[in-house]
Amino acid sequence: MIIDSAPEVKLYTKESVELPRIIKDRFPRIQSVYQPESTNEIQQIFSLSRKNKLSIIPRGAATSGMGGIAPLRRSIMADLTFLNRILDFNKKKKTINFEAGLRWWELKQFLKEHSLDVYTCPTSLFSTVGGWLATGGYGINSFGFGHISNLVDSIETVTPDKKKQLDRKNPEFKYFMGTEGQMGIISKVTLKVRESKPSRHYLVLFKNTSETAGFISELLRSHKIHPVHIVYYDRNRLEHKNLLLNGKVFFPQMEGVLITLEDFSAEEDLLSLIERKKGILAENYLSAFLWNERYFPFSIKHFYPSILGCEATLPIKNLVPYMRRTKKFGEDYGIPLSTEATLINKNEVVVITIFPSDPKKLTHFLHLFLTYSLTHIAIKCGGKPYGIGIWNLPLLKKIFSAKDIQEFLFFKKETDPFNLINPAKSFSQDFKITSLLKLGYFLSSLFSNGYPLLKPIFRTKNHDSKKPNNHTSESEACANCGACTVVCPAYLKTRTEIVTAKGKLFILKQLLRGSHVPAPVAEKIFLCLHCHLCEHVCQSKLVLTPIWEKLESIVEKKYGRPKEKIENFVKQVESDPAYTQLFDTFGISSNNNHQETRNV
Ligand SMILES: Cc1cc2nc3c(=O)[nH]c(=O)nc-3n(C[C@H](O)[C@H](O)[C@@H](O)COP(=O)(O)OP(=O)(O)OC[C@H]3O[C@@H](n4cnc5c(N)ncnc54)[C@H](O)[C@@H]3O)c2cc1C
Ligand code: SF4
Ligand code: SF4
Repeated sequence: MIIDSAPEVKLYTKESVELPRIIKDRFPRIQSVYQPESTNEIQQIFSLSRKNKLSIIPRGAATSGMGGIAPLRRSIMADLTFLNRILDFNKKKKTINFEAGLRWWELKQFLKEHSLDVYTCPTSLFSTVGGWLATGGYGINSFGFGHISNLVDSIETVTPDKKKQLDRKNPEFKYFMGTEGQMGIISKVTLKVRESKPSRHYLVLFKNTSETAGFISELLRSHKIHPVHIVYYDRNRLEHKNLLLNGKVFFPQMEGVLITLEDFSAEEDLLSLIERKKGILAENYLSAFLWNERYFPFSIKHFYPSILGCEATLPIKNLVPYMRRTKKFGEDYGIPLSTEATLINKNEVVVITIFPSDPKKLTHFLHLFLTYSLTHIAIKCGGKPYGIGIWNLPLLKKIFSAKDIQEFLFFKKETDPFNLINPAKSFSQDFKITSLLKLGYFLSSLFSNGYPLLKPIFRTKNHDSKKPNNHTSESEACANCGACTVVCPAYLKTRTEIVTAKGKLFILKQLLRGSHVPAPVAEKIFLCLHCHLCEHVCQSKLVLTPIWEKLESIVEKKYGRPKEKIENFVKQVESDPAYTQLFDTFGISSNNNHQETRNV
């Protein structure tokens, strides 16, 4: 299918964390979105792009953010999420071969039926496997099982001229890991999987970061305790969880470490270590809550118009200085920073430090650059940015060694001589954009020491304890995480994201702003079953169905209500077995007949 209406194409370029408009507005428009379903179709898209002198932007679920899928040249987009078939499954060998647009959620659902599971996955469960291989690769259980690339047996890649099968030992394999789709498209993956295992979670609370770090370092020295997942939360991050629990204090004003064990034989050792280090073991329901929240890292978006932040890999030994410096930075500028750090091995953590900001205020622009100041602090603490996108282009040399960059450039020239795939990004930079960003980074780094005199300019409110209570704030509270896409029966039928919750909130925002949305596009918002499935997975925990009613009445006033079309659509979707299956996945009955309950 090809999507080419302007608002729909614009929706496909929306990311979970958007670039500043001053940069985004300079980008050319993506012409259309293609949805290849096979390697051959990818190759056809390459021929088309070469013929029409257009670049190609590979897109998974668009969760990577900060310009990961932004076009720097006239481009077409390849939405890879329909390249998602499971091709071969060897239960005995515990390997599975599938197309790379498969989402982690879909893969886990399939494996669950065979009592199997993945070793690791990102907290963005609805992102694609190919997208994660092309970006970060560290997430849940990385402490226990390492980077995702170590768990891949082989990949199939498609470049403008060739299709190649690369096993992990092939020297070319590394060119496709973490290089954000610039070398070619990962079309198939063979992944090692494992038996599903029960796990237990322990939240240990401490008064300050030094005590927490002391506990973590002893935990890491233990030869008996083998956690699979360890996450550190600072005070403010735990306070966010209290907000989600309706503002009632459940998590005390302390810092915490969540430890996940699958090997329970060392439970006693862990408990005695906690006692020795004077940690407080939190009630089970608090650790269970945090574990269940792992797939909703941005749920705090519910309370803020926008969340900004920086993500970096740090040596564990520098977590304490990093926390000390960021705390001072936050205090100096009046910004409530909160930090979560996931251990990825015995030496390193991935830290994510976030703060609220309001895009409607002028300070938002300044806040965007403070994220660079935070990255600068991480670099000063021996860290490096996690992910490139376009935002981190000025920091490329901090992410890759000069030798790696040379090698990547050479490979890119060889495999993509016309610079068709994700052009002008890290290995073939756009001079103007990079210079602008370099200047931004340089100036922002000057602010990383913190200047309390500037507090009145930068200050931001900690939280608005009111939940979004009108439709403007609901449309802004969407984190654009795309989790609602694959669970939406209307999307599975129409294959355009405009009908999903993310798409409809986008349309609502456009209409509330007074932007023109053409009738054929606006009408698509009626293709909805009011089935609530989007609410079950919503990152921002939005109550969506009342918004659909409001949106429908706005569009009805403008363009009328296509009653017959709605009735036929609902009938068609409900008669599809895939529809009932979706409900089964969530353990909910699909008995409520939406044909009747839907207000046509
Ligand atoms: C709620 C949330 C939680 C997150 N948690 C984590 C986490 O735990 N760990 C982590 O590392 N990241 C995390 N991220 C970031 C993001 O999810 C990851 O970078 C990754 O999973 C992106 O996958 P995607 O399918 O969304 O790819 P996209 O964002 O669509 O694309 C990312 C980049 O890869 C390229 N690309 C996409 N698919 C392919 C392909 N098949 N072949 C070649 N190139 C391709 C694109 O051109 C783009 O440059 C999170 C994001 C959100 C919103
Ligand atoms: S209510 Fe159902 S059909 Fe409508 S957007 Fe949500 S998931 Fe899709
Ligand atoms: S509606 Fe909710 S699930 Fe969908 S993109 Fe927005 S925040 Fe994510």
